Amino acid sequence: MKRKTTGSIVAGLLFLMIAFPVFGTGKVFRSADTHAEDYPTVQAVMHMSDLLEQWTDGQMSIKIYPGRQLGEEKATIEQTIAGAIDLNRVNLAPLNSIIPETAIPALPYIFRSTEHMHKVMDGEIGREILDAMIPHGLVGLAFYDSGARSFYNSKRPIMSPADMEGMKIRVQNSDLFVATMEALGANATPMEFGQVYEALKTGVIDGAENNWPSYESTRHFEVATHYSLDQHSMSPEVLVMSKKSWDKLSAEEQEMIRKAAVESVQVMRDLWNERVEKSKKIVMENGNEVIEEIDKQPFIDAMGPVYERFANTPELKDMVKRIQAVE
Ligand code: BDP
Repeated sequence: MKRKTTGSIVAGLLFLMIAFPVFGTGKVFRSADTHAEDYPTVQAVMHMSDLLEQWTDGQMSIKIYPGRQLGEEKATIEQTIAGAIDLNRVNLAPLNSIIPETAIPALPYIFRSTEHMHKVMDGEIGREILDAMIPHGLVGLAFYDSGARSFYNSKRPIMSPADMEGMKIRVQNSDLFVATMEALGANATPMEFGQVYEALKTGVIDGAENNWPSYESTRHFEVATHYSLDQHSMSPEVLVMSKKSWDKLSAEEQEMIRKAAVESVQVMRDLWNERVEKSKKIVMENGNEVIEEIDKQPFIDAMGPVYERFANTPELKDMVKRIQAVE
């Protein structure tokens, strides 16, 4: 009899918490990331959640689902647009086919350096790209660093585009990346991030391309041991919110989310630099062949058709020029 009473009290309380969220913990946003919990992008969003919790006395926070728990990037982007996921940290590449402006900072060799990239993405052009997402159901909140992407493979060291002839290289789900590989003479294989390790191991693909932390965290470096630092793309990471979730918030709440996202950027940059060093060390200790001195000119020279195809309106062409003009 006693047990039954306790049971009904608990059930009653649970009902109240669900029916009247005032008894619950406030707004908890669901956030997706393909990376593991210790990766800088995940840590940055965790920091953002801490800030929101502090500022709202626990009324707003973020529950992060790292390690692809909510799916691969393409699927989670669709779910974010649909409103089933509130926040999503993705690379710009899988957004290229939905939002043409996102292809511009992902263009090969558009940035001269990390400083150049920061100046562009932190400034007016970055703002324009974030705003361009709104009509497509996403509110762009912040860009995060992603270093430079370079080629790695299990066959031979890549020193020039000629070495890539016929190589099967995995790329993200982006026509821009497919076109880039084709311009270099390789066979592009678009594939989800989570399938790459197995594909490298079984020889379905010969190689892929990524930055130091992703090359290391995925353990791709164990199977694709030749890493050539050609640095063809600095395609940044971006944190987006579902427009559907955004529209449910008050102006004050939206402002807080924007502010927390901006504050998380610097934290992410520091974590990123640390992680790059750690990843390099792990890869070097594994005895990988890392080609640092590489003549980038032949790679750059092959990119003409890629720019033609993706900077294909007067506005996008102008954006390319404006980026190049940033000192
Ligand atoms: C990593 C990005 C991640 C992408 C991944 C990829 O952080 O968002 O999913 O590359 O290549 O650098 O798919």
